[in-house]
Amino acid sequence: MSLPDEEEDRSIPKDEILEVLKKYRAPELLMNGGLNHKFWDTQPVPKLSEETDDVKSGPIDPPKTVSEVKKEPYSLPASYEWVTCDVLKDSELQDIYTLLNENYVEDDDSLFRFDYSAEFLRWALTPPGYKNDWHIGIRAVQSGKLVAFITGIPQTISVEGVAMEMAEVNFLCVHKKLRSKRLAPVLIKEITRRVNLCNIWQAAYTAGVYIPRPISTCRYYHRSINPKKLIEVGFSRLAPRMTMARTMKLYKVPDSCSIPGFRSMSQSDVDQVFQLLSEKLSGYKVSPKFTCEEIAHWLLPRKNVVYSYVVQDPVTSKITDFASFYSLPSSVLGNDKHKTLFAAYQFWTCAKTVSLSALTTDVFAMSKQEGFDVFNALDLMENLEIFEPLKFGIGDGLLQYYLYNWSMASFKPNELGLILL
Ligand code: MYA
Repeated sequence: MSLPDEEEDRSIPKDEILEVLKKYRAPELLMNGGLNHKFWDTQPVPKLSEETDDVKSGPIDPPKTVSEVKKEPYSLPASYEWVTCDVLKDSELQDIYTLLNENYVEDDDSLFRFDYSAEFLRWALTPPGYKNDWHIGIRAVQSGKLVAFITGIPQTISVEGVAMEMAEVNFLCVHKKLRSKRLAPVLIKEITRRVNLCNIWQAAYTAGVYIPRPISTCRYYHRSINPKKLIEVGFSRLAPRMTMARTMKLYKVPDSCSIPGFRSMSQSDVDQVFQLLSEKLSGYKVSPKFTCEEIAHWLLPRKNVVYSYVVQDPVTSKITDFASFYSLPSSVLGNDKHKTLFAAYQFWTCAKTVSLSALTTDVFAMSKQEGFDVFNALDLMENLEIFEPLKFGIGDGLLQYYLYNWSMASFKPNELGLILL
């Protein structure tokens, strides 16, 4: 019998532990430190203890009418007040930017914190038909300081072929000094009230946390574009027996694109991109149903926000394929050399006449030209097929997808066609 090598990691991989806990429906033991969800157990979401596979699809709450919805906001402690934020006003947008920049999502090791830019937030919160009333803040009465935030935007979402008006809820944030005081449930109840007042009864949202109960669980994969910087900031590590020079060679990305007719998307492409994407998205269990105006809003390029490319057939001039990514930098916490990690996140993409790998390789070239350090993608839609050939590394971050007031059997990420910001 040989003794284990001292260097060898003999711990059970986190994935395996999660799988076992999931099987016994107790992953929250690992993630949230308890079985009870004092707030979520009161909400119209499927219980963790319920069956996940053989589930009848449909709303959880009995139908209600707008007249039954509470007319006044939920009450807050006397020193705080509700505000509706106007993201078209620079000063209000700046307050939101500062709150999120200092208090929004961090990784488990607190090495990075999302740094959504002000112009990104304005774009994310003002799609066609957006409602100011769904951009909700809490301010301290005395100082006027914005201390908490939550948003919704309207979106038609198709669930197993049924199109429903929903709110996409995002940017839930409570100032670090006010954490664990049950402010989050008040924010969620208040946005629910305001969405319900618009006769909308369902919502879609994503979170890193596991709460009752995901419809699907995605994992992030990462493709190094600037491996040297990623190693310097602690995002990745030099693999055993690899030198920096060899790592840089391994991840070298072409300087320019190679698909004939690949170019930046413009206004005149909107109709064709709309057709291509609508057709593609109709093949998934859960996906948005965009209008042409929404395609224009979400996909026309905006520097430092969203980057979109089409493939135009040189003979017919038809748009045959397209790809996009959005820019979501992270602040690098406590690093003397680097302050910001520039990350590109895969956005709406449709490979029809070229392979998804070839299309994404051209997108890498563009993201490198634009100064991004890493290209991130979730394992939804067809993405699993590109991760290995394109040298993506598996991430440790999971993203849980949720629907509010809708029950359905959970499903694999390759059946999911929804990307939230
Ligand atoms: S996901 C991004 C969330 N933001 C962050 O992670 C930023 C950093 N963290 C924070 O700012 C705070 O920790 C937050 C919690 C604000 C997250 N989604 O006030 P508490 C539950 C849902 O004492 P705090 C995004 O933006 C938690 O399980 N619930 O906690 C999508 C517990 O409930 P229960 C969450 O740490 C948001 C309760 O809150 C989340 O001070 C979608 C504790 O409250 C979370 N991410 O503040 C929101 N985190 O006891 C739902 C914690 O039951 C929308 N909790 O376990 C639902 C649809 C509404 C519209 C419906 C219309 C029809």
